[in-house]
Amino acid sequence: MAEEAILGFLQNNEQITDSGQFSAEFNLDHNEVVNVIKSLHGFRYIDVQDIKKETWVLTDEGKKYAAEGSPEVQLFLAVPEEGSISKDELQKKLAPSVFKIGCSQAGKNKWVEMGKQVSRKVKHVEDKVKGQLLQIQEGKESDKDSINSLKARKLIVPQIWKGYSVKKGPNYAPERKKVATDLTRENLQNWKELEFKEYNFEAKGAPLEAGHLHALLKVRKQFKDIFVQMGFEEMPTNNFVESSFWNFDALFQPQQHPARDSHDTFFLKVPSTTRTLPEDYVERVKRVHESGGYGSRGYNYDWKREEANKNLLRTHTTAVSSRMLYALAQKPFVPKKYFSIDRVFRNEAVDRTHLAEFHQIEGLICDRGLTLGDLIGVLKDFFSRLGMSKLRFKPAYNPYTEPSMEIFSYHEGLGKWVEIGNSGMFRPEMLLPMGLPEDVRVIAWGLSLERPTMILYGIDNIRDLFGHKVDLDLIKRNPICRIGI
Ligand code: FB9
Repeated sequence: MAEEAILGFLQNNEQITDSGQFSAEFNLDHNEVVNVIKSLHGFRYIDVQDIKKETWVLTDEGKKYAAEGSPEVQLFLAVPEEGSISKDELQKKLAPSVFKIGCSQAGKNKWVEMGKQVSRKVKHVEDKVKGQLLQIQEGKESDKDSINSLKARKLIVPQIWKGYSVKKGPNYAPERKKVATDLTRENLQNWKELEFKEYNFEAKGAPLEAGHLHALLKVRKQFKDIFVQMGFEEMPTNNFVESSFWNFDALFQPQQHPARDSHDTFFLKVPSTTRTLPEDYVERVKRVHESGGYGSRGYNYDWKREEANKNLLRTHTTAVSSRMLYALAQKPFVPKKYFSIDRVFRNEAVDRTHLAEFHQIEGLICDRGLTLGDLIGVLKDFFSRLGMSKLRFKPAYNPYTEPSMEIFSYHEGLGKWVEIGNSGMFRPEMLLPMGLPEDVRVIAWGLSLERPTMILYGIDNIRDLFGHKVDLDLIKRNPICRIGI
C-alpha cells in the first residue's frame, strides 16, 4: 500500500518533499509511511532526508475545551442574558474546574460582573479559545499570541514532528525486487540472476534455549570439585530414611537429647522401625551410653533398643559418616578422607533462612594421631579455596565431637563476620565401640549448601531458592558465579 504509493510516486516525480503532506495527500497513515521509508532506505531503493517540525498538540484539558467550549464561554452561557444569578447557583451549573477557570477568565475578559450575584456585562462573546484549539488540532497554522496564551493555560504542549523527504536511491525500482535471503536447493538453479540480501553480521543470534542448572547444583559442583581436589571421596548418601541408631546412638548422642524428639526430628510411622543392626556393635554402643568405658563414664541411663530402632528422616549427613566409619573399622585400618553433600531434614520453624530440609556439606579425615591443629589446618585449606581466608574459631558443643568449634569468616561484601560452619573431633565414645584402633582420630566439619548459595546469588529468602515457590526465571537467568572470586 504505502510502498507502492511511494515507489510509484517517484516513478513520475523527482522527490517526495514532505512525507507528512504525502501521507495526507494519499490518505496514508504517516507512521506506516515512515516504516516503509525506513525499510526502502535500508535496501537503498530510496535516499531520504530527515525533516523535523515543531508542532503543538492539545493537552487533555485542551481537547475537552475544543470539544465542549472554553470554561469562560461555558460560564458566560450559564449566566442569564438578563438579570443575574447567584454565584452558588452558577457554581452548581458547572464542573468545579470549569467554574474556577471560567470565573477568572470571564472576569479578566470583563464579560461578567462577578459578585455575590453574577450578571453579563456584554451581549455576546466569541469562543476564540475553542477556535484556536480546533485550528491547532487540525494541524493548521496559529499566530504567536494565541500559541503563547494557550501554552500558558497548559492547553497545548510542543511536539516534534518527524518526517522525511525522499528521493530515488541507487537501487530504485518501481517495485521492490524479491531478494533471496537463503541459499536453498530451489534457487541453486538460478542463483546467478538472484539478488541476495546483505548478510547482517551484527545480527544477534537466536537465543539458544538450553537446560539451566539450579543455583544450588552449581554451588554443589564447586564444593565437590574442591573436596576431590583435596583428595576426598564422596560417601553414599542415597538414603533419606535412617535409623535412630546410626543418626544418633552411634554418634554417642543420648536418647533423651532434645534433638531426638519429634519437635526437632521427623520420625517415620511406616516403616517405623529398622530391620537389622550389627548386634555386637549395638551391644558396645549400649554399654558406652549406659556406663561408658574407653576412659569415659558414659551417660549412666537405661539405653533402650526400641528407641534406637526408630526410623526417621536423617537430621544430618553425619549419620552417613557413622556408617562409613563403622564400615572402615571392620577392615584393617587405612586412613580416609570422606565428604558428603545431600539433604537432611529437621522439624524446624520455617523462616527466611530455614526450611524443614536443607543440604548439609560434611568433610571428615580419619587417620592416626590427628589433632585439633590438623582440623584447623584443613579448615583453613578448605575455606581458602572458597575465597574465605580470614577465619576465626569459637569453642562450641556437639554431642558427638569434643572439642568442637564454630567457624567464622570475615565476609568483605557483607562487611561482617559470618558463621560459616561447625566442626570438631569425634568422641572416642563414638569411634572406639566401632572398633577403630586406639590412636585413630577423626576430625570433621559441616556447613550448609543453601547459605553460601543465598549469599553468592544475593537471594534473601530461602523460599525463593528452594521449594515450590521458586521462580523458574531465577533458574534460567542466574549467572555462573564462582565462590570466593
Ligand atoms: O552454612 C553455614 N553458614 C555459611 C556457610 C558458607 C557461607 O559461604 C558464603 C559464601 C560466603 C556462608 C554461610 N552455617 C551452617 C552457619 C549458619 O548458617 C547456621 O546458622 C546454620 N547452619 C545450619 C544448621 O542449622 C541448624 C548451617 C547448617 C549447618 C550447621 C552445622 C553443620 C552442618 C550444617 C555441622 C556439622 C558438623 C560438626 C562436627 C562434625 C561434623 C559435622
